Amino acid sequence: MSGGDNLNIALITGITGQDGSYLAEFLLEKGYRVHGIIRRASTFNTSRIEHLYADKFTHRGGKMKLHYGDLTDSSSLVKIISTIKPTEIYNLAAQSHVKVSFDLSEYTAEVDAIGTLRLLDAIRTCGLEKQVKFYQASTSELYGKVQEIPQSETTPFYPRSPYACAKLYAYWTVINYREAYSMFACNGILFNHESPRRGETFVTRKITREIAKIYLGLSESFELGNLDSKRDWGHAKDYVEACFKAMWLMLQQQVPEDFVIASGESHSVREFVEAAFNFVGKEILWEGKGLDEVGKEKGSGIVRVKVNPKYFRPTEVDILLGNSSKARIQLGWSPKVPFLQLVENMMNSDIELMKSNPSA
Ligand code: NDP
Ligand code: GDR
Repeated sequence: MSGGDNLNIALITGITGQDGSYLAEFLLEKGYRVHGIIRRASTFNTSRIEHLYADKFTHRGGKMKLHYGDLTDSSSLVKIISTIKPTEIYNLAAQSHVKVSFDLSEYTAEVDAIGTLRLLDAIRTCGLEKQVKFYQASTSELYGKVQEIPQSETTPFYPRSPYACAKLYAYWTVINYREAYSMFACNGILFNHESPRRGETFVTRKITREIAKIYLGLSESFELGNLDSKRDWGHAKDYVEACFKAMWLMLQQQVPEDFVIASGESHSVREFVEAAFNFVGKEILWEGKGLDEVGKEKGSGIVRVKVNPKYFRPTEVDILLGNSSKARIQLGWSPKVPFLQLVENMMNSDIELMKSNPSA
């Protein structure tokens, strides 16, 4: 595959992640040639995209090609971009875990902030700034200590983690390059979106995996951190059929702009746990600091959910609720899967997973 024809050629960073895998599917269906950047790892890290290879065994043929690279390595970015000459670049790669960013603050800035700068500069180094359209995976974490509810494109930012600070740098760099060099560059400010492909250490997937184990008798309890934070959890199915379309649509507009993509519903972590236990017909038994108001069942001897402060963050984002009116009007995007259906879909998927592979 080369970039020398008139086809649409997409480069996706973070193609092995939840969103990258869905976006690759979406663009392949649209007839794009898709290139992805993957990192060298000591174990296989392509499980979310294996099904997209034309030949699963040789990894040859078809319209998708993977390249080794890293957002911390400018030379790899320049080499890949100059070789494939993409028409669209979707920058989804990131150290994306908020809690981990407190432990890996410098690395998170390297990848999420400077990595975005490296990618934009690599486009310029290759002389492609007038040809390439650029999508940046911005985040509702930018709102942090929220100044307004709900949050829209005009709500002021107040980042509350090294992850959010790094993403804030990337957000403004995208806007600066758009204004300074007339690049077609957009920020998609996406609120939390979840799916059966969600990383196992994010709270929703952790909950559905653990409750699936309890339901199947493989476990009796698990631990969580802050139960009171509220998130605008969308379903990634919306994001496959509509939101990934929204990312793509942002790059098909006449003028590059930034858009909020959100479900418009906000629920606490506690409500997510309750909905998931409800789905499998089990009562929740809570134990832990600050949980008296929930009512721990006495004398049962069984504790299903414990609160462990080790999962608390030094600074928390208390409530996120998005207003995506601009995307609804300009891009025709609207969410379709409500909260309870999201919980059911993830629970069903994890029950099937645990049945087929109890040690998963
Ligand atoms: P994931 O954590 O599932 O995927 C992150 C991807 O980035 C993986 O492919 C990972 O590779 C890759 N990556 C990490 N570090 C580097 C690096 N140094 N160089 C190259 N690639 C790297 O994230 P999601 O799919 O959930 O999110 C996609 C993007 O959207 C992220 O930027 C995230 O911050 C942002 N976002 C996500 C939201 C959500 O709710 N999911 C909401 C708002 C924004 P590997 O597989 O090797 O680890
Ligand atoms: P978030 O997602 O920080 O919103 O970032 P996460 O699922 O990690 O946390 C959501 C909320 O749940 C609370 N929480 C726990 N979180 C985790 N991970 N593990 C626990 O055991 C636990 N217990 C309670 C957290 O304190 C928090 O309030 C996600 C990522 O995808 C980012 O990359 C993205 O930018 C934002 O969503 C939008």
